[in-house]
This record gives sequence, C-alpha cells and structure tokens, in this order.
Amino acid sequence: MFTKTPKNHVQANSLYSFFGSCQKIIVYFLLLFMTLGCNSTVVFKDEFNSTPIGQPPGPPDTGISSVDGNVRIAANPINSASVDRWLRLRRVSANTSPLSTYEGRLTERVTKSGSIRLQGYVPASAPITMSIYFEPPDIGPPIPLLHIDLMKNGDIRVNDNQVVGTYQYDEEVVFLITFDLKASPPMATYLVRGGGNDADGSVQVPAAAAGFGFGKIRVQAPFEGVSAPAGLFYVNDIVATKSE
Ligand SMILES: [Ca+2]
Repeated sequence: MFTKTPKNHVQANSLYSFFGSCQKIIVYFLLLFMTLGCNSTVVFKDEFNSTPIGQPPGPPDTGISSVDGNVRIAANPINSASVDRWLRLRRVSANTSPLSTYEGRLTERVTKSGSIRLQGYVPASAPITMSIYFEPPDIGPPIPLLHIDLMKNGDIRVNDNQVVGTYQYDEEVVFLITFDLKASPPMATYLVRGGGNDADGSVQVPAAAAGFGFGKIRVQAPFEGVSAPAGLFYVNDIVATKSE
C-alpha cells in the first residue's frame, strides 16, 4: 500500500515547485519574445560595454542618455572575469546632491504597445533602494506610467503602494515590462525576477501619462532622508522596443 512519507512530500513539493518554475520561465520567455519580437522596433538600447570602467557612460547604442551624481561604468558585479560591463549608481553620503541618476530617452515614444527590459543588481555589501521610473517624454506630465522600487529590505514595490514580490541581494534581477497604452484602461504588465518571490502582475497606467506615451526611463538612488545610508547598485542591458 502506498503511504505518504516525508520523502514523498518533499518529492511532491519539489515537483510542484519545479513545474511552478517552468510556468514562470515560459511566461518569462513569452515576455522576452514580445520584447524582441520581429514586428517590433528597438527605440532604446544601452549595454554599457563601449566605455572604459570608471568613466561616466558614453552614448547608448540607440537613444540618448544623461547622468547626474556618482554614476560610472563598472565591471560585471556577478562575474568579474566577464567582459560584460554594467552601470553603477552610488550614493556616497546621506546628503548626496545631486542624486545619482541615469536617464535614457527613447528615439520615439511608445504610444500604443511596447516593452522594456533591464537587469539590476543590489550588492549585500552596501545595499540601497533602486528606484526605476518609466515615464512620458519631457513634453508630458511629471507622472510615471509605472514606478518600481527594489527596497533595501528585499521587497519589490510598485507605484510606492504595493509590495508585489521579493528579491535577493547579490543576485541578477531581471525586469520585463510591457505596456498596452490603448487598452481601456491603459495597462502595464511586469515580471521582476531575482531569486525571491517573483513579482508577476499588471497595474493600471494613469490616463494622463498614457496619453503622452512611454518616452524615457529613469533609474535613481532616491533621497531617503538625512539618515539614508551610503551604498550602491548596478543596472545593465536596457532595451526598449515599440510594436505598433
Ligand atoms: Ca553590459
């Protein structure tokens, strides 16, 4: 007779988590396909590989970028033997001014549907909050279409008001965002995966922002008060596409 032993439970749980992971990986690749699909145009691409380590970033492959504060090209934080370079944003003191910010402007705004992906990394040795804003172009209102924070406590937070998952320090964190700005209501779908509980969902885009479309990405070490810690984080391989 078959009896459930603790080992069976472990196997069942392992299988469940294996298939759960497979499902998420399939969603990941579907989103990736949507990001890189053949009917889409790359409207922003910055891989940070063509500027020497220690320098501010040079021009992106596609689009325009600008930086403020302490923002430099750095070696791959996951594998120092890799030739892949990343961008490091550092807060050197609690009162750092200006804030360390990277801003990327798309060659043309996404007014209907499009996607953006990037990688992030928060080191356990000096973690600070990573804030990412997906915004209209400068002619639009100062309202983000979507805002995601990797919080210092490991939470993934959307629009300052919803904790939607968790991530781990010292892990690559993959962001995949798709916009459907002509939907009623306009929507953003996100998948953020970084060694914790994946953030995987949708959120409404404010109509005032959606009307102007997606025009720029801003990554920032936010001001968190005078007792904010010094620290740093990294981003890499930012690619935005328009499919309309
Ligand atoms: Ca790179």
